[in-house]
Amino acid sequence: MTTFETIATKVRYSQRISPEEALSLFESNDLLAIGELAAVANERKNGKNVFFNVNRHINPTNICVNRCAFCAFSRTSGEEGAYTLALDEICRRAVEAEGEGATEVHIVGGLHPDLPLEYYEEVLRSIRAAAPSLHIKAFTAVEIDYFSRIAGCSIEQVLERLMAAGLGSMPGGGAEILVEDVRNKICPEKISGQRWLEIIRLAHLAGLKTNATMLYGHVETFADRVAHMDMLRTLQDETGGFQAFIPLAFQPENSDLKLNIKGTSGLDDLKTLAISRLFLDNFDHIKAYWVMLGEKIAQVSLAFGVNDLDGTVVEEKIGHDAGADSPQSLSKDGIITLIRKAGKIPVERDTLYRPLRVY
Ligand code: V47
Ligand code: SF4
Repeated sequence: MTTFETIATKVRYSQRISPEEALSLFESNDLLAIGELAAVANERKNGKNVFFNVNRHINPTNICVNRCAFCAFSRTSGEEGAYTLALDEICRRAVEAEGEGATEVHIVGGLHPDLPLEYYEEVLRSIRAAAPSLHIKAFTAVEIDYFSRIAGCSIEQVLERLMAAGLGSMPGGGAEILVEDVRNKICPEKISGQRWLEIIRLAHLAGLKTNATMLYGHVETFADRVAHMDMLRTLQDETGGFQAFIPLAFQPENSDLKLNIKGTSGLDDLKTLAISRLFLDNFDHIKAYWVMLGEKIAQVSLAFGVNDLDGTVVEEKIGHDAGADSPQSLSKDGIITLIRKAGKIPVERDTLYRPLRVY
């Protein structure tokens, strides 16, 4: 049997594929065969349903002490374009989102040198008071680690305080590539991959669901992508706290990594999504984040193992500051049409993947 036939047999019998087998898929250009297999694995879990949610992103500040080389969103305090939203403005956006049918706000920002942990508690409390029906998905593991350092308390205490103030779950950002020598090149100031995993483990133990992302298409190798997914698969075996895996296609404009790196290819995007579906057998949801992929690749990915298109987003800054040419937001009708035209069933979900309405 060829390696691919061995992998196909394993997938059809619901057996786990090895890191070496995942690497052989990355090295293959037989996109359609990989995609077909990923579609089988996906349909077994999710049938023809494709999830989306109605949400809004709010980035309270772009001021960040880390200044990762791939990030075009962040600014140093005092630099042109640096901003911090007033609490009132954050609440206004949340109330507006709730009024427009959103069920979730997604809140992440830079690591601000001066704002205390109390500020973030206040953000959560104010949103909960102003827009009580919204689920607040907020703060990456990188931010949680930073809060614990500025407040001088443990990760457990930070999580407890934020949950008491209204934190409902955590997004999957900050994972980048968890392999240390890649991190040293693209985000040397950021917490280590091991620390990211440790904080996520503590969040899962505290009862929070999280996602996991992977920033790909820069200096990493295929082996680094597999190593990254392997660390996530191992943690998921232990905690079961991950909801979705979200590969983020690197957007190269305006970042310090721009000069020698082009954006990802459609083939790489689809292959990465499909292989993640095959390798991460303990993740229910593989999300195509249309902001970084563009609507067309996101739509095609629904035939390559993907079962989630994220949400309406409304005002996206991180990818667009880095040159993403997707729209800033998609309407609910736009997402529904996109899913229907791919021959799938649109299912609006809440943040915890409870179906709200089937279209
Ligand atoms: O952590 C930064 C990435 C992430 C660039 O959990 C970039 O539901 C591409 O994590 N090109 C934030 N990516 C976004 C994120 C996310 C988005 C949507 C849904 C969820 C979820 C999470 O964006 C950062 C970083 O990895 N990022 N700069 C760039 N130039
Ligand atoms: Fe700061 Fe996050 Fe941008 Fe890195 S990716 S510079 S931590 S905002």
